[in-house]
Amino acid sequence: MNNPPKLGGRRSGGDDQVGDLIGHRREDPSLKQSIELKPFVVIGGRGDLGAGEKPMEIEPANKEQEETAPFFVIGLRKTQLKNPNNHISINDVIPVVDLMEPEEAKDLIVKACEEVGFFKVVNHGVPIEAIDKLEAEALRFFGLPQHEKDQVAPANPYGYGCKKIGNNGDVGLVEYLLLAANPELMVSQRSSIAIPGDSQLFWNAVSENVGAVREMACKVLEMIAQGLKMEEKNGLSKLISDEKSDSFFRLNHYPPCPKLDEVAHHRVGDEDDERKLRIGFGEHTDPQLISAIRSNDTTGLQICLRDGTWVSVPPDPSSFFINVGDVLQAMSNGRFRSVRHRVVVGDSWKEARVSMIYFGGPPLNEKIAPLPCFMALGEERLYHDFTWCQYKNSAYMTTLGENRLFHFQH
Ligand SMILES: O=C(O)CCC(=O)C(=O)O
Repeated sequence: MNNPPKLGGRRSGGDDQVGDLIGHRREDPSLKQSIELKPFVVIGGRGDLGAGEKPMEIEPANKEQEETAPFFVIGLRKTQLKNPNNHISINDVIPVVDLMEPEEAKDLIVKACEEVGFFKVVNHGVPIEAIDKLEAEALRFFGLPQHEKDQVAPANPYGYGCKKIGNNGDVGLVEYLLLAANPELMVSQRSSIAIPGDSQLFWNAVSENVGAVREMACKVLEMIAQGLKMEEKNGLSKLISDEKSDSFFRLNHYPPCPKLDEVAHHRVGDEDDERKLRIGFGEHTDPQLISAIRSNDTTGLQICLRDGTWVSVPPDPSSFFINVGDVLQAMSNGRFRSVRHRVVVGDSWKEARVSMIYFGGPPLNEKIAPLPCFMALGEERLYHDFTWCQYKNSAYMTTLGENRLFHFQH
């Protein structure tokens, strides 16, 4: 190591800078309580680009460095600071919830919704065979020649989209199928979205997954209700189990991008430019109550912590990741956090990232207002009441990264 060690701080390029994706500012008291924080210095490598990246090498900061180090490693215990591969795990920052342990899960979920707005769910009950079947169908579809995919109904809102996300100029290195996930529309879309080949196989795999993931999402919402001691256990889950629930299902495909590989290796520009070039899905919050993401074993998903630090989410094909959405943030009067997230295409991916996401939304005419269990005596409301339909109308006029609750703020 020729260069002197650098203190933790926001990365600005170069191989021996700190990764802004694993650090955390000192001054977040809520996280300090639950996660062990350690000051660190980076002595080599990167930390934000996922599988295949040069492993980041770190060392605990010494006494003198501790004073000035602006970032702390999250959840790293002393014994983990240097594992045999010098590889940092950020698993500790992402709460893991075992749905087979409901007593423990309900409190853990509430805490995760408050602190991070994001958590991983294991023992979720969605059959792995159903997931595998749908992943195979998704790969079959995305592997079709472009002209065949272009024949499928354009995503307006339901159908196939390539690179263009929404109608307001957002683009990403992604192609996708956006599908309805409420029982009525799920039947009618079979005829309006013409999937080439054995479409029956495709639609059956979608139905099976949507049904099972919705059930899991309901369970999570019921646990939240129990954790909050709400009167009705189904006070939240009924919004997405309703026949008229306006829920979506999305299959995303992010092909590896060899051209960008070159860009990354030459690294002439600044780090931010490089990341912009590799945006698969730009940063945003999800609009609905909650979303459940499952991906194959390819990295790319990143979430933003409360202090603005981005962290990479290690993929886990056997689990689901749950995001709190804007509706739940509004219903909790801001106590739950609608998490900003994005997908960055890796510069050394061996295979495409394939993700499937269930977005659990309420019926269109549902009035969104803070639930009494979230309101302390005399607490001021952060948002006006709005219907889900009003939110959607307003959101359709915004770009992906905008704060779409802004229009409803008091
Ligand atoms: O592909 C992913 O993992 C996440 C994509 C996403 O955030 C979305 O489709 O809204």
